[in-house]
Amino acid sequence: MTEHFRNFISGSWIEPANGQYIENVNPARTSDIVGLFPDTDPSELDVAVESAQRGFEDWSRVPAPERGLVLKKAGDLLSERKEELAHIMTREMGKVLDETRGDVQEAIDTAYYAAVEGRRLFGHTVPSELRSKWAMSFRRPIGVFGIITPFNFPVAVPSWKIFPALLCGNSIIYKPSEDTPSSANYFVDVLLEAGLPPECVQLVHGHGETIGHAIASHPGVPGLSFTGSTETGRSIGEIAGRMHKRLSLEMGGKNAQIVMPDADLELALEGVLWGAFGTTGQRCTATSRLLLHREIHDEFVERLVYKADSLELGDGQHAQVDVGPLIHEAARDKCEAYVEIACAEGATVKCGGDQPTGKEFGEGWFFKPTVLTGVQRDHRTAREEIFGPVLSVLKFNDTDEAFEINNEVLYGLSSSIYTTDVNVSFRAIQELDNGITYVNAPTIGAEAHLPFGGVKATGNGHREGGWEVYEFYTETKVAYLDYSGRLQRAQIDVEW
Ligand code: UN1
Repeated sequence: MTEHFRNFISGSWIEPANGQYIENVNPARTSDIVGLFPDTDPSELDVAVESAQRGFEDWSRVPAPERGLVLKKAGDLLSERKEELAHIMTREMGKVLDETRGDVQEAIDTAYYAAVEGRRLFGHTVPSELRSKWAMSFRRPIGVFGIITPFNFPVAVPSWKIFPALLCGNSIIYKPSEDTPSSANYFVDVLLEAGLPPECVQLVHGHGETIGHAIASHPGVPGLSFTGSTETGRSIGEIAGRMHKRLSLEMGGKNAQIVMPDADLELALEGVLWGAFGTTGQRCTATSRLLLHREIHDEFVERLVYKADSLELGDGQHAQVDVGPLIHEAARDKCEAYVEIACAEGATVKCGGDQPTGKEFGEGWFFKPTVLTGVQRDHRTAREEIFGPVLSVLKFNDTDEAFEINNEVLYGLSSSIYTTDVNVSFRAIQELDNGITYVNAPTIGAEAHLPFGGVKATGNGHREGGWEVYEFYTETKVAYLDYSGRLQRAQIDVEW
């Protein structure tokens, strides 16, 4: 009997009022049904928002260092249960266990950072231009935040949003991806066990077009944080703009790794294999373009193809597997479609390009690690996000051209350059038009205590992670205290 999971609304685990559920399956073996999760009707949202508003009233008054203790405890619980949670995640979304362990670790790092931030949340104290007057800024929580997250980092990405939001004194309505609801239930349980007052978190499962849209447009939700496709982000942005909501968007990428002729080629090779095929290419930071200097192009491609071909494909729960399945059929179809597009545009499939054959792959959404060569700058595979294990290789003649190619796409999340030339490294840091540039490291692997985000169509100017995210989840307020005992007029009674 398949288990029916519930929403967490108004402090209890409840069934969806409409009795509708979405099936959650293991993408490596679709006959393995993880469970049935609510397909929540938007009419249930009012109750959740009212509860979150009550949660906010109390929680926002708890001193921030005390709020931090709850997050410290959440970090401790995640550490204790890392293995269990990693297995749940791999089963429902497919990436290999080492990576789901890393996913939990990213959440642990974020929890501990947030816990300590409860003792900081710095404002500024500055001199007043008038005598006997004090001037300062400080940060206040905002209210209920809608948190809408993707499948590819089922715990890490929600933690980037939820921990800082809570630390700052907000409450949350959390709508996880319908492909990874089990990890979300586990995560909310951890928060509750850590001592979060129950009304501070509302978990509503369902589809983006229904409940996700309802959260984005609810007048009782003044802030939103979304990670996902640029298309969805744009439509949330339109709603947020109309309704004057605070909004953080993390969206698509078309990240490039550049390899210069002076690079350590073995290191660059390891980097691109991890960047392009780790998480089955399903990261917004994934390496989707490989830019090779013409002098090393042919040799590098040959070595890359040999290595890519030998990556072990399979169920991420098995230790020897390097690359798991894609999240669902549509994701695999998209890879197939892009390989067809690439061929029609004149590129060559050097390896992969199709589904693996064999009984062990029959029930999963597998696609072979794929290397396309001869990709030109105007090809669709050089410009559009694929979100799968499909790598486009482009050849360049000099540094200027490599940088131009890197910068000419719509997106701007991460970039990477392999070189031993210090001058080229610093030029890359300055000139590559991305939120993150790596030197001698792949395009994936951002650390939780630094700001994370991208430029152009990747984001809307905010950053997650590190110290900057605490600005997003708070509103700055300024206070002046005049203890002169008389009316002092700023700009007018200045005595110089
Ligand atoms: C994402 O793909 O949405 O830098 C996040 C990285 C990870 C986070 C990726 N730490 O690849």
